[in-house]
Amino acid sequence: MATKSYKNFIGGEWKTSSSGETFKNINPANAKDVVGRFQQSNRKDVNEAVSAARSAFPEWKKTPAPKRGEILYRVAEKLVKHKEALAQDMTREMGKVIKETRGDVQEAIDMGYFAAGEGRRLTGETVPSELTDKFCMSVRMPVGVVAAITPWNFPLAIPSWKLFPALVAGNTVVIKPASDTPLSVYHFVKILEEEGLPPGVVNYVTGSGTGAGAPLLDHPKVDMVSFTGSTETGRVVAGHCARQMKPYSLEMGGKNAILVMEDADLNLAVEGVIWGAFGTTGQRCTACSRVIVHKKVLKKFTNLLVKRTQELKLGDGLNEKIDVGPLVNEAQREKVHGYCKIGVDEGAKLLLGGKPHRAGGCSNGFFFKPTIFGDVAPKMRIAQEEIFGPVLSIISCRNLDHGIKIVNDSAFGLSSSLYTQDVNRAFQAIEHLDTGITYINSSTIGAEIQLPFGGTKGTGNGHREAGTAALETFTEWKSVYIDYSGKLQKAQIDD
Ligand code: UN1
Repeated sequence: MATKSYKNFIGGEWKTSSSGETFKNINPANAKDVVGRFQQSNRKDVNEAVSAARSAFPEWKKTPAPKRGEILYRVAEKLVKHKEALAQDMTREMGKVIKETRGDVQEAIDMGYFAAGEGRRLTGETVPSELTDKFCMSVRMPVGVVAAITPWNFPLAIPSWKLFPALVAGNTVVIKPASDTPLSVYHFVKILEEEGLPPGVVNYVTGSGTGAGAPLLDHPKVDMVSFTGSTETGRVVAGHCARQMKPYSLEMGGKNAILVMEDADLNLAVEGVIWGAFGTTGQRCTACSRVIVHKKVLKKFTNLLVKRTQELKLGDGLNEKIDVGPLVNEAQREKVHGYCKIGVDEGAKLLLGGKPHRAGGCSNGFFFKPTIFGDVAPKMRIAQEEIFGPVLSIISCRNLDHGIKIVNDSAFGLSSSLYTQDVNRAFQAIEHLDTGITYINSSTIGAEIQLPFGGTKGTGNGHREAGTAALETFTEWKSVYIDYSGKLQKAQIDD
């Protein structure tokens, strides 16, 4: 069967790139399987997409927010209808197992319903004036044209975190998806079109970071940038936006940890650590890559963890029986393998894995064995740097305070977790763990969309996605003063 070619979506039309070139989207479970060909867009295509978004903005801004919400509600309904097909395509282009890609689509559905409801809220404040016969309120205004640059690990959920709130707030958007996963966003944009989003309100441009991403960041008619991806690229985004004095939100890396105290339910903790470390093949920004265990239970916990991890089945994520899919591409596999060699050189004890996995029909994919290191010191590179793969470091601690200190000794601050039966310790941890998300007796992954998502320190730049917090990113405040006294009243001036 001939490989299907997919086009850009600009100003309500499906178009090929003026470059005349395309790139391949590969199935990471089987590199011989080409999922599709996508446009290798350039500056000209990006300029066209931004112009289309600019032209569509005034009308979309004028459309009542509840009406905008109604379109988004219908989009969520359609995502429900096509959930299985979307999940199948997502596993094929990204690799994570089918249960998880269904979850990814579900997260987009949740976000769609949530944002649709916001169409009837978008709340501001009314506050009293210091003067008589004067009324004060704050209202939300859209920012304008939003550039969304999205990653491959949540091919639909993360684009939905950006598009749904941006759209309900009245912005228009140009989205450039990661080149490893353009198909999921293609489906999303197609549904937006089918459900009646006016032309130009969302534009979809595929291509490389340098070819399509950089011209989008640089474009003077883009009003804000919303980026999720690596810290390295986030720094580039920040540089571009800072030079142009334009707002930007960054969601980047994590080095998330689970603390296991001596009073914890160890079996429950083992399940949580495995889910956090090896779910999505470790390719979540919320993935658990450090487990910090009280020394009294270290041995028992380690044995249980290694035993259970050995039972995980690797393979093509489309097979329902598989637990762990491949890494997204060869470069990612090399990076993960490189970190395993670093761990060994640093003196950590390799307890499991540490190398690519090729057996059992996995030879054409980018599989990597679930890996566990013991005897890890908190300052080792494998305990400090984001690996973004199925590599877990076990670190020992003396008590809760010591454990919290180790968790916080990190350049990142996305997600953390504590397993204990002691409510006092739980609240102490909630107060002192320096991360944007903290779980008690649950893994580091699986944030729900009605709460703010994001982290402290190097994880972001102070913004949050999801929940009503997303509206802070995609709206500007306007403060409104209405003086109905019929005379000149002066605030702050003594009589
Ligand atoms: C990410 O890894 O970038 O909390 C997002 C979670 C998911 C989202 C992860 N709901 O793990």
